Amino acid sequence: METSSNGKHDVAGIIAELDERGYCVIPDVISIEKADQARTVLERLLAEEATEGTWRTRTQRVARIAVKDPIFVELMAHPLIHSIWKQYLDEDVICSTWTANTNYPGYNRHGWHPDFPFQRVNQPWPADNVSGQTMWLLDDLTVENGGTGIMPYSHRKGHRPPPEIASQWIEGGEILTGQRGSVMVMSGKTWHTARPNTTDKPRSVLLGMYTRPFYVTQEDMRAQLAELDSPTEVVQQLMGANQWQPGVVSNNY
Ligand SMILES: O=C(O)CCC(=O)C(=O)O
Repeated sequence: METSSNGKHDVAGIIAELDERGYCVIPDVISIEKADQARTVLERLLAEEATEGTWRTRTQRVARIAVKDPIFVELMAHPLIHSIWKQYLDEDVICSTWTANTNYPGYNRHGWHPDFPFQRVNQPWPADNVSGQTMWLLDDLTVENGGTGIMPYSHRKGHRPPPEIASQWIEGGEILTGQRGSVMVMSGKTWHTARPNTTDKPRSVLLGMYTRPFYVTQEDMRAQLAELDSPTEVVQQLMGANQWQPGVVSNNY
């Protein structure tokens, strides 16, 4: 059994559940204090970046978080998460996008979808593991505050949710609840949805998507890497320093 660097987590068991059910919730990846520290940084960014659209839609995305505070670089390269994606995808895994999502009181929509690139991949989808999503809970997630809806086994369906049912709750869906500091890992193919927040407090998660270096990433991670001072080798790898770049095929003979 392979365990994480702190010996607490069974990586093989996590991947077995991810493979079987399409997702796995991992409690206690970071302490509550660390999650609160990350949420405090995020709250500052949310306040700085809120627009009229934030209050109209009751939801806010913070992008390019790797260059906005070192705590986000640390979490992106967390040893447990890195080792999960190295095994599920491959050793050369890179980060495709790294953002925060906050749903405010009054957010009231469903929108079932797979993640990048499966909104666009021809159907039926290929069987191999192309991408994986990581959701960091910065608030305790509950049924009431909009814990994410997830459809177990949907990564095996080979297609997107039909549009006629994508904006309502789908029978068989499960609700992600858990304490802040937990992480949910999910296949990029797994159907999931944000859910209504019926409480009087916002709830925030971080979303880190990982993929292989020969796929196009969702965000320009290399541009963010160029803005970092002294990134570690792991951070350089994850942010695309070794990513395949299109070139000119030459006549070698
Ligand atoms: O915040 C959530 O609960 C889900 C967000 C989500 O599904 C997404 O941004 O793709």
